[in-house]
Amino acid sequence: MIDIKKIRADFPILSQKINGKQLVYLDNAATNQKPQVVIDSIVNYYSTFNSNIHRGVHTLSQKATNAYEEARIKLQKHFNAKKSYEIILTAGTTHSINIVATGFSSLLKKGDEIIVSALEHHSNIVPWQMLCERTGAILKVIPMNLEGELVMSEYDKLLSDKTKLVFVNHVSNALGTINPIKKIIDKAHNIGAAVLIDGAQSCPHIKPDLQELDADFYVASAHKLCGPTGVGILYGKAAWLNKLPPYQGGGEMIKKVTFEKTTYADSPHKFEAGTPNIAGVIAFGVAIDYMNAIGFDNIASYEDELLQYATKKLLQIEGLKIYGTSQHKTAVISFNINEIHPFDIGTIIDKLGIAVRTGHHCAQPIMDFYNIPGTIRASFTFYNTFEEIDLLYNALIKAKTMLC
Ligand code: 7TS
Repeated sequence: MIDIKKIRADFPILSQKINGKQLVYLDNAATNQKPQVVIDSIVNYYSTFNSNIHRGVHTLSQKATNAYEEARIKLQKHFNAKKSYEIILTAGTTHSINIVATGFSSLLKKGDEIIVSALEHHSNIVPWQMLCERTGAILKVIPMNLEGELVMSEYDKLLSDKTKLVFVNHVSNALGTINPIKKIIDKAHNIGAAVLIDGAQSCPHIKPDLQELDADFYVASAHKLCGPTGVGILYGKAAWLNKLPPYQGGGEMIKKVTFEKTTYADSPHKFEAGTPNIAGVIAFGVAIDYMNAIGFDNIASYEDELLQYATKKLLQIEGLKIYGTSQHKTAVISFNINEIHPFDIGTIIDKLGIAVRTGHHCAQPIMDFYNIPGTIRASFTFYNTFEEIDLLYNALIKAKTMLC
């Protein structure tokens, strides 16, 4: 059960007023808010044990190193990776994807094929296009249907012995569709292709079991999980991490350096050159503990109630059309009202204290598919309330009256 009053009290930002109105934060798919324990963790690190890691014998450095490595183990347990060295700490999902996409430059040849889905965020499209430019590999796309779901029969047709890598998000950021990733992974493995799952949008709602899923790579950002920005994970199966070359050269990623030859450290350090976001990683561990204490099953079922209520309520507005109507969705509603530009509605409802995202949501191919410039996206999470959905409804009615 979700104790909404208690939970909201954990998030200092939620009690403020925006433009003189109570803040209604419905842009959780972009980044969610941080509970006080996460904020305290960052303050505590800089106030009491700020120090560089993996390199000092002094007490503070050892304390920082232990806290950083404890966070890695929390993440390993949370995502159920087999080994802690399969969890690489990165600057976020985009960084993680680029580590893999750049690494595959030396593993692909001309004519090899990479499959992505029509539902991807730009950060899951552009790095693969860049990889194709470097290697001569070819990008293929699993198409989507009007409900915003992947057409799995077309995926079957794309798979061949040329397919080397399949890349798909678990949940679409623009529409909220939950993709059938287990099926996608198993089919790719049947023909010997590796699979990278982008968990950026699913990780706040669905706790994945990486060993059971059998994904080769999995990426996610802390800031979608109540953690800080600029931190994330790249999970890779040990065998893949051994095969992939390092992404950046620098300190802490080597075994031995001479001017003639350098040998690299093993994973995870091979992919963690330079001083990382130490405070951020430690706070990520605290955020994971916070969310697990609420419980991902509780979070998912409460958010589903919010989604059902909001869908029913918003559809009462004449001229409102929802994009993304799959039965398998997280609590995201992407919509337009008549021909009104999403930006105009977003601006008016902001004046009423309501934060939503408007535009193409870094998923222009989805907008092109529907032949629209963008949508208004309301994305809900476990600290949102049914009253906030009513406030959104009232604000949309007001905006529509002003703009029609
Ligand atoms: N993949 C998906 C599915 C995403 O939703 C996002 C960010 C990213 C990758 C990139 O994550 P980052 O942490 O590296 O930036 N999505 C959004 C969004 O929907 N609105 O703002 C950011």
